[in-house]
Amino acid sequence: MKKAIITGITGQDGSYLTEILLEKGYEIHGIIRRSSSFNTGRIDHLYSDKSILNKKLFLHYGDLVDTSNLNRLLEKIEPDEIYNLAAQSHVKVSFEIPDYTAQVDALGTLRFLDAIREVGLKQVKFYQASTSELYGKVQEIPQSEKTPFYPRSPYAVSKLYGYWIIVNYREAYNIFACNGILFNHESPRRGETFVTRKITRAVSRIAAGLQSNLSLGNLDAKRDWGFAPEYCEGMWKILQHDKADDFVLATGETHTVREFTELTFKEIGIELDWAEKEEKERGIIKTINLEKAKELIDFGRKSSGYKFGFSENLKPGSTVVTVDPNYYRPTEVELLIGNASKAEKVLGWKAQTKFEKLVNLMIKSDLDKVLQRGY
Ligand code: NAP
Ligand code: G4F
Repeated sequence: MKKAIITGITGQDGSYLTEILLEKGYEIHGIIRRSSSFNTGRIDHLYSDKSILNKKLFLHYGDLVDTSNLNRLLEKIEPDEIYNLAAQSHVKVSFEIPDYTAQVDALGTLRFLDAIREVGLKQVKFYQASTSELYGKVQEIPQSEKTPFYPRSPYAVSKLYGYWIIVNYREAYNIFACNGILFNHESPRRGETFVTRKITRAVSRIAAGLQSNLSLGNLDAKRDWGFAPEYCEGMWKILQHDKADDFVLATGETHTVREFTELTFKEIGIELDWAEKEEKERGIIKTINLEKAKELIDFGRKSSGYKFGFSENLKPGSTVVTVDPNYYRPTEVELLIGNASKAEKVLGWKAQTKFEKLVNLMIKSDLDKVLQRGY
């Protein structure tokens, strides 16, 4: 039985990767942070399973800023593989807490690599959660492993350090260390302050009459959005390759935040119109397809026991999206679109879930939650 350490196990990717590796027969050691309230929501279904907890899944307190803790865990566990997913992962927040972001995302990676040297784990394989944010002000379209980097936030600059320290330790000490340069990947488990989940959650709440407006920043930023579980399978594939290397994982399609918003509303039968420009721009209900809304509710009542229906206050002409400059970033990444042909050729990895399907599965999941619980 292979043993894997996963940092960031309580996050979106950590939770999916845990499920994938358990399925493959791994023993998992997850590192969690002490928190004043519960932070294990995404892995509770595994954690509460008595056949898994402390048999195949072990949780340890730890933090990427605590070197002695990382050394102790490595000595005790002696893992075959390490997936370093822990990070202060919010780009906008990194402008507010740049020092902490660097401590975790840059130096945290170094601490782990150095602990591997210190403990003398010669055979261990190390996956680093690198990011398309490294391309920032893009120097080439689409972006591949060969595209020069131009980071545009304290988060991206910290991850750039993480990227290069992986390459350096691979070359200097022959450590099997790999960067997965992953483009945005989303899911129903995505954190609620990232734009996709913020949109699908807000549109569900607007439909139910629990909120009247969705407030967004830059509507014209473009992202290459894929489905998180497929990217976590890709992380595993990267470590199974016979040579340590760096890989881009992406769908090869790009869409604006505006398109994501329009499509999410469309999924619940609302067509949007846009009025005014820039900070005054507003998304207004153009038409409502009452038949579609009724179908959704009837289906939800039968399949998921919806207790709530659609709000009666949704009318053509109502403003449901506004722009709030507080969500703008001091420096923005305007366009990301990845070229994952190396991963397809070498690893046999290809993104399967495209934009429309992703929006559909995320809005369905949030509608289910909101209309069942009423919040
Ligand atoms: P996420 O949902 O924000 O999860 C981050 C995880 O890191 C959480 O488990 C968090 O713990 C943990 N963490 C934060 N600071 C820590 C620290 N100081 N010590 C130990 N653990 C800490 O992020 P994600 O979307 O799953 O992304 C996983 C990784 O991939 C991150 O490194 C991210 O930067 C990178 N990445 C993500 C994407 C994407 O589109 N999702 C794309 C490229 C790269 P708590 O639960 O206690 O907060
Ligand atoms: O959803 P976002 O916050 O994700 P962002 O900045 O692309 O970062 C995510 O993907 C990276 C991979 O490229 C990861 F490395 C990183 O850890 C994280 O997972 O924002 C996406 C876009 C941005 O251009 C932002 O300006 O959406 C724009 N946006 C517009 N309104 C908004 C909002 N972003 C957020 N979070 N909230 C808004 O209201």
